[in-house]
Amino acid sequence: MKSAVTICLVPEAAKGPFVFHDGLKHGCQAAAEAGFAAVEIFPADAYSFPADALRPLLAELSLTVAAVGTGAGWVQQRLSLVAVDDDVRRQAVRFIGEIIDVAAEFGAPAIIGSMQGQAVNDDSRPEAIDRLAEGLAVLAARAARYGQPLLYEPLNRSETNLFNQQLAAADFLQERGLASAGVKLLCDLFHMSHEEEDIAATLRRIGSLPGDLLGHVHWADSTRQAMGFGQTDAAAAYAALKDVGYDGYLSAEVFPQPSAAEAARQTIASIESLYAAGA
Ligand code: LER
Ligand code: MN
Repeated sequence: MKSAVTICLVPEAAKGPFVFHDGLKHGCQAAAEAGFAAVEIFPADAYSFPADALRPLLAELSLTVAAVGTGAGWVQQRLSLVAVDDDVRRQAVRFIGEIIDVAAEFGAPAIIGSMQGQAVNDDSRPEAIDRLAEGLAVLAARAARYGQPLLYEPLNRSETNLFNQQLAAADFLQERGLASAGVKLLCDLFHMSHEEEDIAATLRRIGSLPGDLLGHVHWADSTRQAMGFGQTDAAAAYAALKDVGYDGYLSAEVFPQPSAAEAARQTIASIESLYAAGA
């Protein structure tokens, strides 16, 4: 498993759960200095994605790109894959598709978290889930052209009423043929700490399903602070991931509390102590 840390490039998300908010160069330098292997980037859109500035930074600092977020389409433009309005949905697919293209230049997948949106009410949930499946199918095909998966992230109930639990989302991906089309689950341990009875047991079940569904992990504590600053049993989660053969990223999508540097330091300490313990 490899360590990663989030860099937010969107002013409207300045209070969001990202470690670094002071630009690409500062974020990459601070990530490398703290000892991370990779960065996860949250850009405003594909057009403003700083590809030309990023390439030399990655080379100079020996970093890779773990993943690229798409949530700014929701934060800035209120786009979503389940919007009732056909045009908003088309724009959402276009927005994410363009991010898939730029992320692929860096060998990284795109994340669908906030951009899944939510059903207007419980009655409309089945149709919203059909729309979600349609959008994911189109976008998975686009990611597959680059040999990339598409990461789908269940969120806690205050952020979506589509899928809050990993196993329900796994069933959905399998039943709709999306798992075989390349959609994988993003397990955000913050959301899981609020929605799952047992994080480690759930990770073991997801990791044991056929089809290699475990695509990415947001390594965050129950407080949405760096791992170790909350109630989550990090050793149990890490052991579960290790036992199922997960070898992707543990990416710190957490608040910069008490400071960005401290959140980065604590994240690396949590991961390295587990490496060392051979947990
Ligand atoms: C995105 O990765 C996420 O976890 C959501 O809660 C949006 O912030
Ligand atoms: Mn997340």
